[in-house]
Amino acid sequence: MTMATVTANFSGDDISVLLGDGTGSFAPETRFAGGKRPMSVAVGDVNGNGVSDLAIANRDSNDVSILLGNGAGGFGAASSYPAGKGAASVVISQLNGDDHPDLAVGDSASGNTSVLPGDGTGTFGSPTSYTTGIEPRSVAAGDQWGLQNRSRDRRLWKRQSVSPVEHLPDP
Ligand SMILES: [Ca+2]
Ligand SMILES: [Ca+2]
Repeated sequence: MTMATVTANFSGDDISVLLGDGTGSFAPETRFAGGKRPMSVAVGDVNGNGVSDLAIANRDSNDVSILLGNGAGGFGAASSYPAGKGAASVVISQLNGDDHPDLAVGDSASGNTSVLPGDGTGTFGSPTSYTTGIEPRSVAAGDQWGLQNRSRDRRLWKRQSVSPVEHLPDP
């Protein structure tokens, strides 16, 4: 496994990726373009291919840039998805129980958190905004109600509703 660090460069409108050599040292940076005034970056596999991808919260373009990893330490061109005003922080997490990673974005200029549903291919839908506090600058996500279990239940129900013979095995 190759480790890497990723840094959002606020004044450069890009990010820096430093690939590790496995000994704690890192190669010189490679830069990838994001949106305007990137504030934070999250790492996760948004298209389910086992390769880490990046989500960047861009404060001045009010959006999130998604850069899909190519498996060789590089990333494809950024795709942008609207968030709220002043997108300052982003987290990649499972938020609606459909097994596809979603995004939560802290919108520092609007006092909202935006949730963008993922479809499992690296594409995200329109944001739903939830009121939070004044000028949110950091966002995190976790499983507070055992959503992993509920997700499994939901999956089982959906499969049974489509095809009665397609049961999940008993745990
Ligand atoms: Ca991926
Ligand atoms: Ca989801």
